[in-house]
Amino acid sequence: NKIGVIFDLDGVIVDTAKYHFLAWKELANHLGFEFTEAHNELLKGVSRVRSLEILLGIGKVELSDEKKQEFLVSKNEHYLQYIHKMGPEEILPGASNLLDTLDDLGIQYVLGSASKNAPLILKQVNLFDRFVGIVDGNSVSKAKPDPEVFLIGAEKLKLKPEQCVVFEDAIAGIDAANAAHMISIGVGDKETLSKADFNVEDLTEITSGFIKSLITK
Ligand code: B16
Ligand code: MG
Repeated sequence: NKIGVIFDLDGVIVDTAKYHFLAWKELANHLGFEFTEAHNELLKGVSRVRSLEILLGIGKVELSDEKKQEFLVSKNEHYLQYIHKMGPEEILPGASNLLDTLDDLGIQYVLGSASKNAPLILKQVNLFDRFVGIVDGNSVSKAKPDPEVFLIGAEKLKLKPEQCVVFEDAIAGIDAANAAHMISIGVGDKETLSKADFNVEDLTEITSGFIKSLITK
C-alpha cells in the first residue's frame, strides 16, 4: 500500500502566474491590445506556445511563425527577470509543511509541471533537492490534459498510476490526472475543479491524517 505524490508547480507550490501575467501583458500592450487578469486565467497550466496562441486570439492578431518565435523568447526573458528575484518566502501556504509531512511518512514526491523553467524556479525557492524527480515542459511531448506528464512522474516514483496522488490547480491538470487513473486533488476553487477526487482551498488543509487515509485505501 505504497503511495507517491506528484505536484504541479505554478498555483500549487508557488504563484508564478502573477509573473507570467506581467510578461504576457507587456507583450499584448506592445501589440496594441489589453490583457487582463481574467485573460490570464485562461493561460494557467497551459504550455508556453499554446499561451501565445490564446493571447494572439484575444487580440485578434496574426503573426508569422518567425515573429511568434521571437515573442516567445522575449516574453520568457522578461518573465525570468521576475523569477530570478524569487526566494523561499514565495512558497505558497502549506506547501513546505506538506513536504515535511511526506518526508516524515517516507512518501516520495516528484514534480509534474508544464513549465520549462521548473528546475530554476524550484532552485530559487530552495526546494529543488527535495524532489526525487522533475517532469517538466522539457520532458513531455503532449501537454496537459494529456496524462503523459503524470505517467512519466509515476515511472520516476517507480509506482503504478493508481498509487499516485496529484495536486493540481488547473482544470487541464485535473483532467490529466484523472485520465492517468491517479487520485486527483484540486487546489483552489472547488467549483472550477469539480472533477477532482478531493478539493482544498490551499495546502494548509492537507493533514497527515488525510495522507495516511490515502495509503490505507
Ligand atoms: P514556461 P504549471 C505552467 O505551470 C503555468 O501555469 C502556465 O501558465 C505556463 O504557461 C506553463 O507552465 C509554461 O511555463 O513558460 O515557464 O515554460 O502550472 O504546469 O506548473
Ligand atoms: Mg498549475
